[in-house]
Amino acid sequence: MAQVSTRAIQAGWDALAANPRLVVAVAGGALALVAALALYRRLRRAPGERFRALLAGRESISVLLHPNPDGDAMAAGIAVAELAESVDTDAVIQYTGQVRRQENRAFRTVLDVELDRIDHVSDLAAEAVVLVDHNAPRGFAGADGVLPFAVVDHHPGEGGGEAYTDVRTDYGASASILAEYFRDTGATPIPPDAHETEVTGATLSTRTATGLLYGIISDTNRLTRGAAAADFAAGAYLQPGVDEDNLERIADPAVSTEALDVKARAIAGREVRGSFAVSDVGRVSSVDAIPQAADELVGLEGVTAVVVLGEREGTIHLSGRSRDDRVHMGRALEAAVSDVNDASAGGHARMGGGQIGPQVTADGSEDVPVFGREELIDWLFDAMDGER
Ligand SMILES: [Mn+2]
Repeated sequence: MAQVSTRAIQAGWDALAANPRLVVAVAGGALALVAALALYRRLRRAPGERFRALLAGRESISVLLHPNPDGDAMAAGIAVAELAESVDTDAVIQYTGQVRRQENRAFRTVLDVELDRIDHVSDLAAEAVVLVDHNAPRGFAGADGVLPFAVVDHHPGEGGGEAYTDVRTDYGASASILAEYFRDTGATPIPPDAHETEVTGATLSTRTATGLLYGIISDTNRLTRGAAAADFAAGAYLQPGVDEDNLERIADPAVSTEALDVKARAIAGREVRGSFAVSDVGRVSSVDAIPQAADELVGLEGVTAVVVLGEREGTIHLSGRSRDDRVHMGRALEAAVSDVNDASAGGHARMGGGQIGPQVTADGSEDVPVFGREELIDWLFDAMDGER
């Protein structure tokens, strides 16, 4: 056997030596095979890995947002910048127009996003331009002449990048694509209360995770419009890294201002009897502010059980908190409103809530309470005391 194969190899060499054209053909075939293998391996790599490897090959990039950037564009921008920095590539996030809407301004402030405004093609920070959340440069002088290095987007269009194009029109947000890139590279989202040093290997910062989740919820109207399964999956991946307080500050800037205001009113206006407190915060435009105020109040020194009440559109909303074993808050609230028309209340030992609808008098007119607020406050204190 060995002798046969040795002879066959010898015959092959003789044939090659006798025919230089055959040498070229064999070498060419081998080269084509190597190239095909390399291409196959490149295509087989996940998009996030390919994208990161491309970024690693550049010294610096300009991450260009569309004119008047929204939350999804800014989220994709900070995500590309974080990926770039993870491979020691400098990134500058650039935009044209203005950041106008209140939520978008809040996004920029809360997540401390550095944005560089440009007017002219010469303002671009790097030769390699990565377009996010749009696929053809626009909104500045000379935009037509810019051939982007890479494009990551979810809008329909003809635009693309020289080295890389990833446009997924079935996705609800560009942020979902970027979230997948981090997942592709095996990055672990860092919880908001953890230190980066506690997580080994590739990471996704809380700041970027929070931004990306905001990008997804804002572009899909809170996952109710045009959201694909991929957008939900991206949200689930990001969730452990999201800072919920910051997300709320971005998503509801006005409400969060009111929440602070209501907390302040709850503290300033509280009535304290023993270790219990009740506070009437008056009218509110968002009822979410009431439980938040109750959380704040029960944290005050010397206070073990609290009820905060506020009014919206004629309905009184109650929210109670107890860290006192003597007070089952759900039962206390239930007892407090047991004699009131159109009232419901209940809950657990430590937290409870309730509502009292507009009180209707005998002649049918609404908004005329058949009891006073002071009386209600007395009932609440009595109920916490176990006297109702
Ligand atoms: Mn978008």
